[in-house]
Amino acid sequence: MRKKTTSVLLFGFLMMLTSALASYWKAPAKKVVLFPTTIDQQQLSWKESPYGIFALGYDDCENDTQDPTITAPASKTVATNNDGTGNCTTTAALGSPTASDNCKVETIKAFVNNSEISPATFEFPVGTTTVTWTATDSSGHTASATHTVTVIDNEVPVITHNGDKNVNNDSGKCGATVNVSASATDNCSVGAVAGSRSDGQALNALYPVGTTTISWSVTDVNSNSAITKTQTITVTDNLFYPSRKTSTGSTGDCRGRIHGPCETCIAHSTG
Ligand SMILES: [Ca+2]
Ligand SMILES: [Ca+2]
Ligand SMILES: [Ca+2]
Repeated sequence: MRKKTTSVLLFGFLMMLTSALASYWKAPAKKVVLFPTTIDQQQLSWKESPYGIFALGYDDCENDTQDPTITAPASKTVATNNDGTGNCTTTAALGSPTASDNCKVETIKAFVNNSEISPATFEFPVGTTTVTWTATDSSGHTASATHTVTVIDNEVPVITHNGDKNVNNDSGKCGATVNVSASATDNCSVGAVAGSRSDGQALNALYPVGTTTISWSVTDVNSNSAITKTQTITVTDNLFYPSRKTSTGSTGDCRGRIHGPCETCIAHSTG
């Protein structure tokens, strides 16, 4: 009889103690965990009672009203060739945001222009892009933070011309008409290549006997200059002029001219 009475009193005392502790923490204890061994347990709040007893107090995650917190990684600056050459974009190592919540962070996602991205594979264009990181807790509350990714085009255009030329002078001329051309490629885009002749003449003007060089240059849309390419045009006088007396000549005509634009030509062909 005495043993039963003692048990009843002990049970009552434990109930009162449980009620007092629950009232102190304003939330009922749902279970007892001796040590927080799982991730879920570690995310719960541990509190100390006024009696020196360590115990587990629960936040009420069923009625969670608290938003998570999130901090974005530092902003990044990368180059177009970070993921290989030849295109106008690159992937970037974005780093990892840090997020926490009073209950549990369920997801952390990254967005660009309101569309979710895969951070490891997203191709960032040249310029500055804002990445928004959003953490969502187990109750659907969210928090966001942003950082930027700046991509610089570090790939210069490449010029190709139609090759050095070795030609004879045109019949009756002290030079030759030569078709020259050049183009350029770039990882982004590039305009027309400009050619500058060493004699200052237009590209389609007669190329005189001797050597003329053309310096080809171009700049891409991101102001990167190509390595200048030089094209060499060599014109050889292989015409024979039997008598300067019999020729009348005209501009660019070697026959019979001692002075003027064909003087070099005459000196060569007549000895
Ligand atoms: Ca929360
Ligand atoms: Ca690239
Ligand atoms: Ca480029």
